[in-house]
Amino acid sequence: MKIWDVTYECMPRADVEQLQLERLQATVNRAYKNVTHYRKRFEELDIVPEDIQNLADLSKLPFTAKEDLEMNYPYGMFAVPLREVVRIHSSSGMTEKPTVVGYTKNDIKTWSNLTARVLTAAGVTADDVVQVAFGYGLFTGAFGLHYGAEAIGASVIPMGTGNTEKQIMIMHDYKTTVLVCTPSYALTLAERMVKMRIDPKSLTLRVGLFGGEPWSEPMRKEIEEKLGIKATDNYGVSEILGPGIAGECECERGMHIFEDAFIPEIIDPVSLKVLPPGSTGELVLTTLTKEAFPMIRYRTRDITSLSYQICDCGRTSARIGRIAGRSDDMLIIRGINVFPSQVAGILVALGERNPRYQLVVERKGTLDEFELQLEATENVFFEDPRKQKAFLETLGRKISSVLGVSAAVKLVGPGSIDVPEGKTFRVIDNRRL
Ligand code: DLL
Repeated sequence: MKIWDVTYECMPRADVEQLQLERLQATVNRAYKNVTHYRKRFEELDIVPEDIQNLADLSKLPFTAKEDLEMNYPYGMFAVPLREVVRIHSSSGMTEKPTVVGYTKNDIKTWSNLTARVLTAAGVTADDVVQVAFGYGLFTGAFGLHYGAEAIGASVIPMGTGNTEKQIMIMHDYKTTVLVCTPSYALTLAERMVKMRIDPKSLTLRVGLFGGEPWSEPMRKEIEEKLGIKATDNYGVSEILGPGIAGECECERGMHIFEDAFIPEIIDPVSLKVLPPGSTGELVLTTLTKEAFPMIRYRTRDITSLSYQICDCGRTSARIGRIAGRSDDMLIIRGINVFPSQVAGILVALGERNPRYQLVVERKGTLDEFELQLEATENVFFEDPRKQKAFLETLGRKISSVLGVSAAVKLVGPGSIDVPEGKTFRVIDNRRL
């Protein structure tokens, strides 16, 4: 089993902790000096960077939430002047204001090295032909893994998303050996191959790196069987970096998180207390090497656990377990982050005063289907069926432009949606991953 960076990936724990402390102190200093938001938060908590004397002092530092990024939109959280930023990305999905993240030249180098670790851990080498079927654009998935694959010396096919039949033709003709995409798209490809009468096992495909959305062990088995490959999991969040935070090795016992670049913590999302190793809770990440966009105790909202048991592959890092859900109500539909509460904003803008609605997500075959059921009120229940149809069409268009995914829109009877107390909407996620 190859390891991309033995020095950092196999470092004894005491050395990792020493390195983490030094890098944490440098990060905290830089954030305090260059990011007004952090300086203010430190002042509110009556702390200064010098208070960080050991790793346990991390708990003195404030959390950073997505709302902090929204309040400092677009460049308020950058720790370097814009002229030092060479790349800008965004998180997937569209909240009112998307999250803007920046990278310096060094950040891009670090990022490529980290995704090279993820790809190497999954077994990718210079001899591979890597087909990247993530979206090239503001989303971090494609560029992140693309640069890592190039750093390894693999031949990269920058396919992008969609165009499924062409993907398959290229996979066949260019002799792709590694597939990089969301797990649900891997299944879409497998099913389309059957329709095209192409036996997946006749292809040269051997490994898949899948991430960007939740999936499960049964889905892994299904992908492995249908495509005849080894399917590995990798995790990333754009606010922290994108892909390159953690990835599985061939032992498939959780995703190695690169602790020379990030400090992971698991907290109780309600009490915000740090939980002991092995507990399940919300993953909080602090960056240690990022120049343009350092993040201190960023609340990912992803529910998982950390294992510090040494893995057979030789890497000494902690591993995060499969993401088991989220502590907020964000949904990931076809790889896009969707916040159900945004639908309320759209309805209000269309003249609805107190919308009550329900979002139903199903997985039909390999595709996520998304339906908005809205309780009819006088405002939206027009006598004239043509007016009603026009309203529903406008609503559908707004949903796809604001949320980034399309939804079927349906009116239901008043009072028919059983919304939880204190909420105006309900989410029914029937996907069995
Ligand atoms: O999805 C970055 C990424 C791209 C990771 C490609 C891996 C591969 P965002 O758009 O900011 O960034 O979405 C981040 O996606 O908080 C998780 O909820 C979810 N997620 C990412 N990877 C996994 C995974 C990218 N392996 C959000 N399993 C995260 C489950 C995942 N959920």
